[in-house]
Amino acid sequence: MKRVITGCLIAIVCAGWATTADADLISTLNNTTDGITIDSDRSDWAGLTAYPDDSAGEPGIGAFDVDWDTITLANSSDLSTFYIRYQLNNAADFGSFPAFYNLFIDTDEDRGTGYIGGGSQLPIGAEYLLQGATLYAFTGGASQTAFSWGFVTALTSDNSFSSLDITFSMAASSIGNADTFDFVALGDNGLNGNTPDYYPDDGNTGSGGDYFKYTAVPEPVTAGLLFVGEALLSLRRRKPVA
Ligand SMILES: [Ca+2]
Ligand SMILES: [Ca+2]
Ligand SMILES: [Ca+2]
Ligand SMILES: [Ca+2]
Repeated sequence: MKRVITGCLIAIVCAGWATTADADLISTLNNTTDGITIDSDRSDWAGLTAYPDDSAGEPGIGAFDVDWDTITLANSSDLSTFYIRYQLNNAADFGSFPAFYNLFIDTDEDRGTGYIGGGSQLPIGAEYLLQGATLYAFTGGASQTAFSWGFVTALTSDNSFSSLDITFSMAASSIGNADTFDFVALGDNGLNGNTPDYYPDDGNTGSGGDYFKYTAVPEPVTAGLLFVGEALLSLRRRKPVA
């Protein structure tokens, strides 16, 4: 049985997603932060929530293959920038072999548009592909199995930890200012003749497969509720005593 997990802090905001979401949606997360700089210091990522661990039960991964551990996504509070972090158990050389690192991004949350994999194996239809540190847009039109992409931009990235911990920043405008998108990551170890690592694991079983969702929000939800709480307290304080 597939699980639906939400990373949301406030049940009243997110309960609808959990109950109405596609059964194949594994996890919806949000991290809002203005504190990230893409550099060798990872302390600015502390406290952000990663997608579920993908380190266990990965057969057929070779010494020079990609084995995803977790991916973490975040957005700036003005929604202008996304931040992406790959953490890996095992890695291909990111600089020399970027084609091992593929993040398929479905910005209209519709499998009926965008790339669904050469064998229709993806559960999403990707409008964008982040391969290595280069962002591409799907150009295959109605041929959803055509691996056809146009260059969009090269992302700012940091690979200070031997391909085991890689961070990126990405302008929201480069993916059409989408604030919610579905995604699947593919470690394309087939390039070494080995087993690909899909994240989530069932990201290669077609329309019934599993995927993740990210939803950007301008401010942490708790900050808004704290503000409302303070306002109510303020009103109470002002209420004249009879
Ligand atoms: Ca940093
Ligand atoms: Ca893995
Ligand atoms: Ca799509
Ligand atoms: Ca996997």
